[in-house]
Amino acid sequence: MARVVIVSNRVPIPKARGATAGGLAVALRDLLKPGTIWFGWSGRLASEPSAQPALVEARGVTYATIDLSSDDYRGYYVGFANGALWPLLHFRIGLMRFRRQDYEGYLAVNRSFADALGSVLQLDDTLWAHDYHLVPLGRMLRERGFQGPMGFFLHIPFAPPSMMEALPVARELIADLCAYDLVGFQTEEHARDFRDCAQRILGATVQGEWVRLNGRSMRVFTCPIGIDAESFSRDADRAVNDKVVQRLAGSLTGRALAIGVDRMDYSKGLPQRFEAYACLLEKHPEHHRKVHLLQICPRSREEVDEYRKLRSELDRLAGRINGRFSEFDWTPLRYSTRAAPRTTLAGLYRTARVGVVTPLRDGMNLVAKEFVAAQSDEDPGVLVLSQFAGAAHELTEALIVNPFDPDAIAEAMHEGLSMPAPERRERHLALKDKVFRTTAQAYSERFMEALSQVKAQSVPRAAA
Ligand code: ADQ
Repeated sequence: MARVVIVSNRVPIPKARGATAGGLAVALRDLLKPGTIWFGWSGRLASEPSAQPALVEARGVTYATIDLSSDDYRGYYVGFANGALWPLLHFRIGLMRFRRQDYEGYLAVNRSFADALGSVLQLDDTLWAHDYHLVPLGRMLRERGFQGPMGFFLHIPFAPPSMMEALPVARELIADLCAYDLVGFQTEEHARDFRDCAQRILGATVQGEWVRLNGRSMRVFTCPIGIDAESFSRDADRAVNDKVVQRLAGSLTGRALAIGVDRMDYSKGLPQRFEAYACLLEKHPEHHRKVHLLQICPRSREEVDEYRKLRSELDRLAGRINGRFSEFDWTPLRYSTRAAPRTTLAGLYRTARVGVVTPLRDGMNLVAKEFVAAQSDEDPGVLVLSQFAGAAHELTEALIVNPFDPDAIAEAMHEGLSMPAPERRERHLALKDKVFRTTAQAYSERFMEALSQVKAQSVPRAAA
C-alpha cells in the first residue's frame, strides 16, 4: 500500500512519555501508522541548512527533519510567512510587510524541503502538506519528478481576489496552490475565495469544487478540522484532581469565571476583548466582585515586531482595567502568558461559566471546540464566539458576536453570565453533538478519502 508522507513547517517528534501533543499531531493521529513519514523543519538553526534529513523513528513512524540557516529562517518564517501571508490572509493588509528578498527566502526553504524530501520520497507515496509555509512545495516536488497524489490543507483563512491582489506575488502563490491535486480549507467561504482568486487572477475555469487551469484539474473542498472530543472531555473529568484547577476554583470564592485562551496573536482580538470586559464592568455594575476574566495567552512569534507591540498593548490595557475596577479583595482581570498542560486547560474550561473566543478572523479556532467538549452536561458554561472564526460556521448555538464591537461582546458576556440553566443545557447539547461529530479523526479521514479519489497530475512547465 502507498505510504503517507505528511509535511509541515514543524514536526511534532514524540518526546518523553506523557508529553502532550499539539493540535496537528492530534488531528493526524490516525495517520501515524508504521510506514508513515512526517517531514519538516527541526526547529534548529544551523550555519548551513542540512541537505539530508535527520531521521528519528517512533512507533514505526519516521520523523524526518532538516535544520535551516538563520538567513533562510528570517526570510521564510519571520519575513514572508508571518510578516506577509499571515496578516494578508487574516485581512490585515495594513500589517503586511512584503519584501522581495523574504519571498526569495520562502522559495529557497521550500526548495530545501523539496530537495531533502527527494531522499525519502518514493514515486507512489501520497503526500499531504500543511499550511501557508509550504504553498510552493507541491510544484517543486512535481518539477523533481514526484508522481504521487498531493494534497494541501490551509489551516488559516483565505482572502478574496480584491484583497489578494495587494500581494505582489499573488499570481505565483495561487498558481502554486493549483499545482496540488487537492486543496482543503476550513470553511466554504475560504474555499470559495480561493476558487474566485484562481478564476479572476489566473483565468482558471471553475466548475463546482473543481478548478481547471492549463489543462489540469484540481479539487478545492471544505474539510473542517476538529479535536479529539472524547479524550478532551475525559481530561476535564479528570481535572477535578488537578492541583492548579483546584487552586483556581478555591480562589474564586463563589465568583463566576469567564475564560479566554489564545496564542498571543493580533488575529485573536485580545485588545477588543479586554475593552469588552471593561465595558461589561462599566455597564453592568452588578457583576462587580462577582466575576473574574482569566485570559491565558502564551507569547508567540516575538521575532515579528507586531507581536511585541501587541504584548505591550495588552500589559497596558490589563493594568488600566485592574487599576480602574479592582477592589482590595477583587482583581477583575487575571492575565497570564504561561502554557498549561492539556488536563489543566480542560479543567479551567470546565470551571468557567463563560468561554470568550473572539478572534477578528480565524481559520477554525480549536479553543471554541475544546471549551464545548470540556463542559459538563448538567451545568455547562456558555460559549461567546466571533462570527469570523471558522468554528462559527458550525457552532451556531453559541452566542455569536462581532469581535470588533466591544459593546456587543460585553452584552453577550452578560447574557452568558445570567443565562438560566435550562437554556445553557439546551445550547450545550446542540454544540456538543457537533463537536463530537466533526472530530480530529473525522477530519483526517475525510481529507485522506478525498485524496485517494483525485488523480495525480503533472504540472505543465508553463504553470510552474
Ligand atoms: P492557532 O492560531 O494556534 O491555530 P487555535 O485553533 O485556537 O489557534 O489553536 C490553539 C491551540 O493552542 C489550542 O489547542 C489551545 O488549547 C492551545 N493553547 C492556547 N493557549 C494555550 C496555553 N496557554 N497552554 C496550552 N495550550 C494552549 C491555527 C489556526 C486556527 C486553526 C488551527 C488548526 O490559526 O484557526 O483552528 O490552526 O487548524
